[in-house]
Amino acid sequence: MLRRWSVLMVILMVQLSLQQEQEQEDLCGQTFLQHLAHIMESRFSAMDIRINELTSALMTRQDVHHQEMIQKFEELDRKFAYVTVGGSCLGGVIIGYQCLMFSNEKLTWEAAKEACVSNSRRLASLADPNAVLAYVIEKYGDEKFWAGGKDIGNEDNWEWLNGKPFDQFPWGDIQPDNHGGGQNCLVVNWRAGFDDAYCGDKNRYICEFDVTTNLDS
Ligand SMILES: [Ca+2]
Ligand SMILES: [Ca+2]
Repeated sequence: MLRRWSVLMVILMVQLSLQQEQEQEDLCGQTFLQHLAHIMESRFSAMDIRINELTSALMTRQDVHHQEMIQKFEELDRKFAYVTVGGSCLGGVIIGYQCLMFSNEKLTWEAAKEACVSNSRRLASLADPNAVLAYVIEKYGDEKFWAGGKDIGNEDNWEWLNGKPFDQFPWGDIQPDNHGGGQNCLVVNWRAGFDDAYCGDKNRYICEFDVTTNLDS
């Protein structure tokens, strides 16, 4: 009888020992899984940050590319318009894919703007200012011309009549200086450069030919 109890005790002790080992293994397994989850979480977090950085860089690049494409299309659009009218520019001069007309009369800037419009043209928003300046100097010497740039009512925020901003505009030395607190209109060829001048001055002016309007009329 005593022998049987001894055997039962031994079996019981072995079972308890095995159960403790199993519990320890389970505990180790849980710790390992928690550690693994933590590593995975930090890796995914780093990947999220990197993906956001790459997405942001890609969108910036697309914006720049988009702007360049728009400029190219605008140039092609103007070029195609002149092909449509046989490249003649109908008596004007093609500079920077624009058909420009240079007046003989002298008017204030506002009167010049109205004069251009009444002839189905616009006071010119210059696509290639440097090329226009070179042309004026070569053909007209020191004669000045109004163009369609202004900062009227919005000092030092220059824009063209077609709504485009002045982007890296090649102003002449120390210009625009808003001399006397009231120079708000763009003049071409003041001392062989671009200047902000008094809008009430009278100068010759440059009209931009509106090909579409002319073809439609
Ligand atoms: Ca001004
Ligand atoms: Ca000035």
